[in-house]
Amino acid sequence: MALLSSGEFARASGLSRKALRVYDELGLLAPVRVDPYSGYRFYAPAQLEQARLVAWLRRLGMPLAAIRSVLAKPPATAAEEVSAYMVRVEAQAAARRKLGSFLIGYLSGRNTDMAGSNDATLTIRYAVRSDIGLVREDNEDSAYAGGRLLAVADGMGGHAHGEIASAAVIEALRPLDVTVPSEELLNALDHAFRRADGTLRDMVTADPSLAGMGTTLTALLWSGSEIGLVHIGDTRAYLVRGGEVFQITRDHTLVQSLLDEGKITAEEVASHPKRMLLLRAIDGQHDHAPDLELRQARAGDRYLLSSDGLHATVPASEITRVLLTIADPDQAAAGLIQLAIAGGAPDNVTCIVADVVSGE
Ligand SMILES: [Mn+2]
Repeated sequence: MALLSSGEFARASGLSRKALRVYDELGLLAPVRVDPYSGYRFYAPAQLEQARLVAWLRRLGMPLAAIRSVLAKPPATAAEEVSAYMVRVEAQAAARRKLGSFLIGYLSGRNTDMAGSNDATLTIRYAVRSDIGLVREDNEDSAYAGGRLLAVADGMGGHAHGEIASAAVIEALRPLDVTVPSEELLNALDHAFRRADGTLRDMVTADPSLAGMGTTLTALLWSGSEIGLVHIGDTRAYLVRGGEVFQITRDHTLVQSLLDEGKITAEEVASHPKRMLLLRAIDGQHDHAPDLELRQARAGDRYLLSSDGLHATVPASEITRVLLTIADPDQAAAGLIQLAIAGGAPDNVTCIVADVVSGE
């Protein structure tokens, strides 16, 4: 059968000569003969079907490597590959739809669950309590508790500035209390953290008397059965599971690192002259990175987020006792605050208690 020139082949296949050249370069469809003198390219009529298939697969958005693989297969196997590709495309579209829905909610401040989240099998019952304590004149702790986001921040920086810092950071996190796709939990927390840091930087630039203010932050963000944790400073998160209490954050304090290095003992922490010194915080100045972690939630889990006004005053055994024995989250949070007050409450104290339950 006579070979077709590239012009004839282009007309017959409905593809441009340029496209044919590109397909050749990409190894998708090579001419059967290239004239060694003129460089003219010739195709066999039998290649028409393959050329049309390449064009279709390109229109489907299939990557080149996948097209090459489909072309090399007999039709039945090729059909299976196209089908597998479509499954991937639809999964990607669903993931994008969820991400888009989250971004719309995050930017607009409204929860627009367009994706119809069907993984809301776990929800939380939560309570938040905060107290100024018996010594301080201001409460520099800030907290937020919503259906998907829990956050505690302990501000510092002298005369009411700590309050401004902790409130600003909580405000920067608040838009996250929407449906966040689980695969975006840590990105979303990292983004909000950077935004919070930028907010403090802008505030200090606008009003230099605020310089030196900063805040800790410990927050949990839920998506279905997954939880993102962001943490910086000495506010804490605890997990109660299976009748045991685990501290799931590490304090970013000098005494914690001295303890880790074996230079002081656990008993010496409470009386160490620099026990308040933080190694990391959000202050808009130092670009300190937070700890970010993805965790699995289980029905029956309980979480406590608290400021250091709790653990610096109330012994761990007492915190454990309350968490294990008081079933109602609000009563448990109130019980913890009462223990801090009974201990003299030299600092502000804030507690969020959240129980993970199944169903809506
Ligand atoms: Mn404190």
